[in-house]
Amino acid sequence: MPSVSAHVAVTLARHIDHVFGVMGNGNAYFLDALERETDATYTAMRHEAGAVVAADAFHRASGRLAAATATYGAGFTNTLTALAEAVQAHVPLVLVVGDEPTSGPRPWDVDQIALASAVGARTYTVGRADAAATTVIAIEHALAYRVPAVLAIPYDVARLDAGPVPPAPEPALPGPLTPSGPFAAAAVTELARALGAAQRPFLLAGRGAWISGAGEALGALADATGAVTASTALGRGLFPRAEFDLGVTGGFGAEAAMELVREADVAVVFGASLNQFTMRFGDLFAPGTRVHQVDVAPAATHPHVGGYLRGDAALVASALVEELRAQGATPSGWRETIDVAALRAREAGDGVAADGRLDPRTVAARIGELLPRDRVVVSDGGHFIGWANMYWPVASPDRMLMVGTAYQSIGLGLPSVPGAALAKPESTIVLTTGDGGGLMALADLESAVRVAGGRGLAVVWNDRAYGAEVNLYGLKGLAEEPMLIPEVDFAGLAASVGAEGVIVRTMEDLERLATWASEPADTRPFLLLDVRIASSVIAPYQQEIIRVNS
Ligand SMILES: Cc1ncc(C[n+]2csc(CCOP(=O)(O)OP(=O)(O)O)c2C)c(N)n1
Ligand SMILES: [Mg+2]
Repeated sequence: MPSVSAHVAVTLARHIDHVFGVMGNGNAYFLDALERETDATYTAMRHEAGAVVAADAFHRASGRLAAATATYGAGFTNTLTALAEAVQAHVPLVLVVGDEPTSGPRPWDVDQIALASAVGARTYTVGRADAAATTVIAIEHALAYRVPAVLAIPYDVARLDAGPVPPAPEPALPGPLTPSGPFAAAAVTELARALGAAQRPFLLAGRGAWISGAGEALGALADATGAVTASTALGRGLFPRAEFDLGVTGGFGAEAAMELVREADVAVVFGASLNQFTMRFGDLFAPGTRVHQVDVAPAATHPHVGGYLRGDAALVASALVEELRAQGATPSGWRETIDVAALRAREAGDGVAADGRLDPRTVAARIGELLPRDRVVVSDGGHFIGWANMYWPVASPDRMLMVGTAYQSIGLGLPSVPGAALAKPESTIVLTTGDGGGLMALADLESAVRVAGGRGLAVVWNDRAYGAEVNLYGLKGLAEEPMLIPEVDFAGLAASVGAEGVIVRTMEDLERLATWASEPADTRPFLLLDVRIASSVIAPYQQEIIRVNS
C-alpha cells in the first residue's frame, strides 16, 4: 500500500513536473515514490541550496511551480540562503524536506520550523491521514502568497502505510486585484486626465506588471499617450515597442536615457517596488515630475510617489486606455521627437586595460553580438552584474534571471542554470558569474553542465577578486588581502565535468564563441568562457553605489 511519502509525491506530481534535490535519509522514500509512481522529472543537484535555486529559477523562467527536496537537518539548513532569497523575491516553490520524528528531536535534529520561519517561510507538516490534503495546502499557499512553502515529512511518518492516495481538491487561487467602487473609478478618471494632459508622459514597469500580464495593455497605454517607456531590471522588455523604450532604469540604465526620464512631467509606475537601485538612490525623477504608482502593495512604496492607485497592473492599464478614449485624449507626440537608440548607446570600452587584461565592456559588447537571440541570461551577484545588464538585452523579463539579488546573496548563479534550462527547453542558457560567486557555487557546475549540455554557456568574469568588495572597501583603504582570489583556472574546472573551457585573454579568443554559436546544440558541448578581465574598469552602477556610500 502507498506510504505517506507516496501520498506526498503522487499529489505533488499532479501539479508539479520538476523536482530538484539532493537525497538523504529524510527524503529517500519520497524520492523513491516520485521516481516509481509519478511522471515528474527529478533532477539531482549537488548542493541543497542549488536545489531551491533551481526550483526558483524554473519558476522565474516559466511562471510554473517547481519543487525542491532535501533531507532533514544538514540538508535542510543548507537550503536556508536560497529559501530566504525566494521569500524576499516573492517566488513560489515547494520545498519537501525530512524532519524530526513525531516522538521528538534526535541529537542531529534542529528546530526546522523555527529556522524556516526565521527566513519568512511557512512549514506544513504531513501526518499519516492528511498527507495528500496537506500537500495541496502547501501548493496553494505557495501560489496564493507567491512564496516558498516547506512541506515536512517527519522521519517516523515517511514510511507509514497510508492506504490508497485520495483525490485532493485543486488549489484555489485569488483572482487579480480589481479596483472597484466610486473611489477607484474617480482615481482612474483623474489619472487618465493627468496622463492625457501631459506633454512629456513616461511609463515605467516592473516585474509585477509582467506577472499580471500587463505588456499588451501597457503598450496600448503608451500608444494612447505617446509616452516614452522604460522598465526595471526585473521587468525588462515588457513594453512591446522597443523604438520608444529607454531600457532599464537605475544604475544599469544608459546615462543619457536616465537624463531624459528627468524631463518627464507625468510618470506612472506599474508593478515596480521602486527600490533604491531602480530609483538611482532618489535621482531617477526630477522634483517637477508628478509620479503616480499602480501596484498591489497596500500603499505607495517610495516617498517620491504623489498619487497611488491600488490594483492589478493589467486591469488598471486597460481601464486607463478606455478612460483616455472616453475623454478624447490624443497622444503627446513626445516620443516621436526622441532618438532612443542614441540615448541607449553604450561605451565600447578600451579593448585592453592598462594592466594588459581585457576591458570587460569590450568583451561584453562582443559577446552580446555573438549570443543567440533565443537566450535566457541567468546571473550570479557581484560587481560584474553590470556587464550582462548593460550589454546583453533580452526580449522579456523571464529571460533575465537574477536569483540572489533580493537577498543580496552571491553564489546562486550556477544552480540557476538547470532550472532555467528545464523551464525553457528550446533556449540557450547563458550564465554570467564572477570568480568569487562561481567558486561558492562550484558544486553545481556539474549539475549545470549535465542538464544544459550544449544549450549552456557560462561567462566567468575572472578578475582574481571579490571585485565588488575591492570597489567598495579596497578603494576606501581597507586591507585588500581578504578581497583577493588566486587566479583560478575555470576552463580547467569546466573540462573536469565534461564541458569545454576556453581561457579568454584576447578578443580573438572569443572566436570560439562564434563557432560554438553556429553549431547545433545537440552536438556541441557546454561552453565556459573564463574571461581574464581587468579590475580597474568599474561599472557605472557600482560608481553610483560608491558615491552613495562615501
Ligand atoms: C553569500 C554572500 N557572501 C558574501 C557576500 C558579499 N559579497 C557581495 S559581492 C561579493 C564579491 C563577489 O565576487 P565575484 O563573484 O568574483 O564578483 P565580482 O564582484 O568580482 O565581479 C561579495 C563577497 C554576499 N553578497 N553574499
Ligand atoms: Mg571577481
